Amino acid sequence: HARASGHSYTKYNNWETIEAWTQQVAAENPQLVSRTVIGTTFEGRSMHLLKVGKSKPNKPAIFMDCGFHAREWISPAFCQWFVREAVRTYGKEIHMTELLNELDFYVLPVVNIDGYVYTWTKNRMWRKTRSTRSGTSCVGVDPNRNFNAGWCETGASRSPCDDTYCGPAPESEKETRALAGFIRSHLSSIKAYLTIHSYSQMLLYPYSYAYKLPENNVELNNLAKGAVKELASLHGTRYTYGPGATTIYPAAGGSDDWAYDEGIKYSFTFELRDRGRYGFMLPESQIQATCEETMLAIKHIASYVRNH
Ligand code: ING
Ligand code: ZN
Repeated sequence: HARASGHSYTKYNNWETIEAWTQQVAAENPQLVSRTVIGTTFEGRSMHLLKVGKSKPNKPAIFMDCGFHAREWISPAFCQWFVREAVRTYGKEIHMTELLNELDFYVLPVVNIDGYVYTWTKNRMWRKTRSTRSGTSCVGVDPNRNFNAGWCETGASRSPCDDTYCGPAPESEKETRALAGFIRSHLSSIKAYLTIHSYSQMLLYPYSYAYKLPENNVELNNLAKGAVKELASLHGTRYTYGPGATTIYPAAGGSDDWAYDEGIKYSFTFELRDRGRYGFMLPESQIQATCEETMLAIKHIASYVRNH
């Protein structure tokens, strides 16, 4: 198998390498993977979306994105790992084969591409997008405060210089608008929304924008409990889980709350390893173990969604 030049699933890959990889993984697996562009970033980069699944009419789908926040490098690494495991184990492992026969996965490997590039070239700890606007010399909006869900009401800042700046309006960012636009136009098929962040080892579900519970909170709690139990079964990694506002902190404008209020009843935010020892600088030596354990949780949720 040819590989995108320099690409490795057990290393952090730069955007150029990830972009080449999206092309290659689609070209090498035409029966399972297709690639489209859902928009362009502020700096003009293409947002490639991979659709992973066996072709069949009227399939339900799960949408999963990585790389909302630029510095959370383990997140894009996981989306790449997921796609690799899908194509590697389809037709070999019954669980994955059944999942891909019955479901499509839309995988957006990096949402905030401009920010990700910036963390490779200028500032490893950058979080936001790289958009500029008149009236301020500060750059970027927090993409996970930029969705139309209690927008900017709590846990977000109206100051453009802050790391949690909610932006001048919901979906002000080309990246969040492209993501939201794609989901809105595929609402009839998308049954679950999964967004991968780091760090803290948590599995969160709505709501984060208010202290209220989703109508199916008992179901979401049980599903989260099962997923973190699966995750822990591999290496003993402990996750906490629950509604965002009480489990991590109140924060408005997040994509999981928005997707939920659009009618996607299985909506989760993953906060991958670790709990702060390395934080955003999780060593490459932990990529494999982190991705392997996370696969178990994702497959658990996907199986549940497939059967409901
Ligand atoms: N954590 C998330 C953040 O955007 C979060 C937590 C999840 C907030 C869901 C709102 C909704 O702050 C990280 N690490 O980015
Ligand atoms: Zn994040």
